[in-house]
Amino acid sequence: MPLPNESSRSVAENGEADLFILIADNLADLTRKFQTLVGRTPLPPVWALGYQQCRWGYQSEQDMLELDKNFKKHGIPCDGLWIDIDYMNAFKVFTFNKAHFPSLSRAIKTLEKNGRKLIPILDPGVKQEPGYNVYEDGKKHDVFCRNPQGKEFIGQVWPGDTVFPDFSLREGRAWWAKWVKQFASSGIRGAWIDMNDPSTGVVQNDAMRFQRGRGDHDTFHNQYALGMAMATTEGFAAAHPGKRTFVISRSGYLGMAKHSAIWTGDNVANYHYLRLSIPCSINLALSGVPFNGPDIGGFADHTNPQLLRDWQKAGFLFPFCRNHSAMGTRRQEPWAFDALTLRVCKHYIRQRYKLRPYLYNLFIRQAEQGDAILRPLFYDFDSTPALPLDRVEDQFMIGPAIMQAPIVQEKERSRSVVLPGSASWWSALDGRWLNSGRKVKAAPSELQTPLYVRDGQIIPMTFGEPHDNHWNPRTIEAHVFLRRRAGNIATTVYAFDDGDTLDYQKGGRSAVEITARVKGRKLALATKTMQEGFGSCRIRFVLYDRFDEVTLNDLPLNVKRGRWTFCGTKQEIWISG
Ligand code: MIG
Repeated sequence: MPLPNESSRSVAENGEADLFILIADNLADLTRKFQTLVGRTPLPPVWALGYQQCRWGYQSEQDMLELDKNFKKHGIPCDGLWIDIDYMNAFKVFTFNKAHFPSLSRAIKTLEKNGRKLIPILDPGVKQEPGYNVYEDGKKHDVFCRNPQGKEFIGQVWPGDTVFPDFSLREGRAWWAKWVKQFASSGIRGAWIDMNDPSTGVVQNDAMRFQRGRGDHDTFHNQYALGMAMATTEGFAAAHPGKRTFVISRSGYLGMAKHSAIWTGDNVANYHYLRLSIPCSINLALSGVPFNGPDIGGFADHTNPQLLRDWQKAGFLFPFCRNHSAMGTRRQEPWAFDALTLRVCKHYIRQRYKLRPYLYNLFIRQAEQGDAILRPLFYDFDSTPALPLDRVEDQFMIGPAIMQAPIVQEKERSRSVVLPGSASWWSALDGRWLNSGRKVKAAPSELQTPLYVRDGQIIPMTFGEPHDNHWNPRTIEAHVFLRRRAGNIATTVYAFDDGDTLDYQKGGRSAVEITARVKGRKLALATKTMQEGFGSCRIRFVLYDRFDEVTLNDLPLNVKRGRWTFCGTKQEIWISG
């Protein structure tokens, strides 16, 4: 195809930009090339893919233990309990307020035993207070940004007079990493890094100089968060050798994803922001940051039960899934409202855990090849004049198999859904196979959400109903979404490992190729071991069409009719023993 004759011009105030031209046949290929150029997201620990509960206002170990109890009581899986700035002593970074956390290590151990991580916020600003060890140490190592007069640059953020580590300096990053390592040694496994835009409060930040006064602000402003992410991740890696790291940042820069995920910052609890969260995540995914997500429920302003339900349904498979809200707003934990809201949140959070093996495999593919996780329809399907896909921003794919078309309007409780491509779609609303290449109407009940699975996909899922966050990748279900049509075929590779350490880099992983082939009215299933470093796995098969006969590796396989509730609907399935 001849290339369109277009020209583009870019101008830089100082210095010369490096120009890269990437040529690809389609968006997926382009994304993989781009990811490979700027850095793919290393495999996170599985707990980072779980549900996360946060609020600006949680501040003590009592708050954490209370949350822990509530998640257990309600049977809602949850991997992370997050604390905001109030855990600190006078907003001093790397401190814990002793009155709020009288027995920090013990609390961390209790949470850890119950399968939950304590995840604190880290702001880059250091309180300018003589005698405060972090400040004194930074001063001694000369790692703070300067002003044009060559003195410490002082901003006004949470701690009051605040100085800022210069992350553009190798020594600055090493210094920060050293403090993170010490901070993490009490058992903290990850952090969210905020205010790294950098935010300096009422003080303008153009006087903030880098490189010991030689570097002007503009040159380094945009990469501030990148340096902070690099240093923070390095600190956690040093504190917990052999383990994977998880850091998530508010600001970012090209290449960020190698070191950190991104949450999309301070949104507002309304439908405009719910709608916006989809293109926002898609665009981040196509811009080199596949691991991202919004504050579910909305950060600023009071959320309401219907909005929280809609947001939880729309966001339950986003790469990052955290409920977070601002101080002074209504509380918005899954149980903060009525019985219906609790039921819906619980169901969809459990569905996330049900699908975690699939999500995890998408993260493996990202780490290995650079594939986006949440992505627009035209990533997997061609846009056509009859069915244009390039402007659809209220539907999205989660990997190659799942498409969501959530309700994102306050008043419109049904909607039109584009079914792209040429293969059929299985609708979770009624368990029926729909022909594609057209638009259909979806009218979900309060418990349902429009979700579709593409014909010819096999989705690895957690075995049984997940009541907690237990990771047992050696016993799974393979859900075979394959319509009984001549010649139809599906294949996938299911990879699994301990989900937490770096052992997979030294062979500690297993992988099995699963194939399903329609032969007339029969279904032939086959499994083939590709890698065995993490032992073998037991697979229960779940089928979404009726076959007269099923075989597994050429031997008869008994399947019986069954039911399970998926996305609010009791689905009719055929299940192996
Ligand atoms: O000035 O730490 O985006 O998630 O709760 C606000 C308090 C600073 C902004 C973050 C938000 C966090 C809040 N922070």
